[in-house]
Amino acid sequence: MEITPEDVLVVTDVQNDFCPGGALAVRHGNRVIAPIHRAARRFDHVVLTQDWHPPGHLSFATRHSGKKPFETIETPHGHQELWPDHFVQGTPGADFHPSLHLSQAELILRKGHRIDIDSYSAFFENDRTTPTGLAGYLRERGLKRVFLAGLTYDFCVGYSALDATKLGFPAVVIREGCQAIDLNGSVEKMEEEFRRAGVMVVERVED
Ligand code: VGL
Ligand code: ZN
Repeated sequence: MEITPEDVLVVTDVQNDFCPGGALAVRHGNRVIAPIHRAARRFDHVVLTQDWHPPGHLSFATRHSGKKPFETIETPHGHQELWPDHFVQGTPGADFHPSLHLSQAELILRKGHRIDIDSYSAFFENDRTTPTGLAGYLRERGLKRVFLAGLTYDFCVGYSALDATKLGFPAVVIREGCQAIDLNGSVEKMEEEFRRAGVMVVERVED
């Protein structure tokens, strides 16, 4: 696949809490790093996202009495999965994984920083309407197509890819650079959404 100077690689949430030993460890979470480094060599532009929650965030099960992680609640803006406390602002768990070396990244986009709303997508908070600013940034920079990798395939990478296409940025997910949480069929559901929206999934971007 041809990569051009108008393409951007968005590397999503490769942070300690998603990796082995972390608060919300994803199976093989750290295995995304080598494929991401391989892919990143091809891109002129790299953006990182960082899930970045205040203590007591809405998405933390500990905030809701009687609720456990991986259950769902209803909120004014729809369903919300509950998670163990994770990516708390300023804690080591919220740092990028120490093996991730993407010092060329041009932007670190933090999301989920408002206490009463989550943000799976790098483009919109979970009300699906409040922008994070990433679309404006990409447009002003003349970046037209979005490649995505990181954590997690079935949540933040997936929602970001869907929103990218909605906003008019063709989206390509690099599958070998992602790992999934896989909660209640979330992988199959996300892949169905990809098909509907026209999100492309490639195993890798070849050299
Ligand atoms: C994510 C669950 C909670 C993600 C972030 O980055 O996919 N998932 N917070
Ligand atoms: Zn989160």
